[in-house]
Amino acid sequence: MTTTTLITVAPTGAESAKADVPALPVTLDELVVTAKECAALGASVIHVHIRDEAARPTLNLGRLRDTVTAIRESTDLIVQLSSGGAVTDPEADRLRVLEAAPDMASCTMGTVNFGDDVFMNRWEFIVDLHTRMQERGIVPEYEIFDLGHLTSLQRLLGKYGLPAGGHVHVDFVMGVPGGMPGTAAALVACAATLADLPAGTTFSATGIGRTTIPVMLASLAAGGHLRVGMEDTVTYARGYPVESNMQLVARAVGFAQLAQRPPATPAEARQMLGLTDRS
Ligand code: KMH
Ligand code: ZN
Repeated sequence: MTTTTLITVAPTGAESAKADVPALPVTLDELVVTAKECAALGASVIHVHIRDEAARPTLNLGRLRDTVTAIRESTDLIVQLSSGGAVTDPEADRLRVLEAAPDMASCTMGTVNFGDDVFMNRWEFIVDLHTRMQERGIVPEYEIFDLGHLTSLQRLLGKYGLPAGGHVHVDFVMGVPGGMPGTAAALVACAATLADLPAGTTFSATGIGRTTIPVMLASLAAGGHLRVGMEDTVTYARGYPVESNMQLVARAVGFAQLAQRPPATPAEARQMLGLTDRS
């Protein structure tokens, strides 16, 4: 029985413009402040996308390295870099993210329509990401945008073996226009399909936009964990823009406490995810 809740904050993403969402953390300083605030509230993992000096999404390796260092110096958070980047990022740049040596990186398990765009994840690219993470000891979070992505994960693990650390953790990204819906029914279907994956596989879930609350409640009810943040949600309630990532983390912590599964500490989260202790 799961007794704690892993809370991941995804503070920035690659899709919202700073001009449209002024509270979005885009500079390194803003990101570090956000990381500290969210860690103090109960987040244990940070899923990181970074921006350039003009606040545009970037996968610049030097900036990624500086970001990993800065978050580690100021918090105990598990640093998970996005290898998804923006839909326009080339595969080579997405693979190079691993050279920044994060604790974790995302690994999306298939191509998905993404609003008016396509988020491309070819099979050979997924294999490359997975095997390079194994070699480097980086723990993946497998991003699942559709039910079939879990079948691809089963195939990946069957052919290429378990990830670094031996534990499998997936994140259901729900409610993307083009992916699975952000509903309790879809979450239950995904959770049931985890029976085809290695015993002990854990999951978190996030619902884009207004699906954030149903997905959060369904995930807690199904024994899952939570991802929240301005990457996925920029409206707190109808007519109320999100003021900060803290607001979203605080709401997730409140729901987790109501479910009698308080937030996992970073040390508990490391143990759960098969990460070695940084100290
Ligand atoms: N920005 C999306 C195209 C990930 O971080 O790995 C991809 C994404 C998934 O956000
Ligand atoms: Zn992301």
